[in-house]
Amino acid sequence: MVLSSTDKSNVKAAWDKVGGHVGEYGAEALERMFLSFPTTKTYFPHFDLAHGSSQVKAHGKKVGDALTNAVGHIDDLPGALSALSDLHAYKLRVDPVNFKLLSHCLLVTLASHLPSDFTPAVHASLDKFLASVSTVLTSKYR
Ligand code: HNI
Repeated sequence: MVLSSTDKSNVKAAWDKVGGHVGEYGAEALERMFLSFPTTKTYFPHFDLAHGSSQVKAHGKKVGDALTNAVGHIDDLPGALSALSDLHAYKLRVDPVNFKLLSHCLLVTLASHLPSDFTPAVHASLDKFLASVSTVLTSKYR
């Protein structure tokens, strides 16, 4: 998965629009994932997953901030995400299929909040970016 220069500028522009909502959107994406794909809840048995949960809000901020960091290092995703990659592969052991589910929910969240920015081209670039992030986070499993 190679991001073109257009993809990179589309992703950066979209992320600029997210601005200070990154934690809120991260939490919304998680809530969408837990509701639409209930098996994903098995990784969070220690969380209160009810709507409005402060744990989900805090975790949404962590995920959102990690994505902001990835956007900022879009030319070196393996370097920027190295520690998170170790965590997800060796400690959390999240099945890679779940990354597609969270990525989908992140896209839906962005589309619903930024409808006029979410053109088909921007959609495609964000999809490639999230797939690249997911590849890095699941690259140490084997
Ligand atoms: Ni993920 C912890 C980022 C996908 C399950 N995850 C984190 C942390 C970040 C993070 C940041 C906090 C690390 C820390 O505390 O040092 N996760 C990301 C990103 C993606 C992702 C950027 C993909 C875009 N994680 C997933 C998926 C699952 C998942 C798909 C499972 C469905 N992550 C977890 C779990 C934790 C976690 C579980 C630990 C939560 C806790 O606090 O106990």
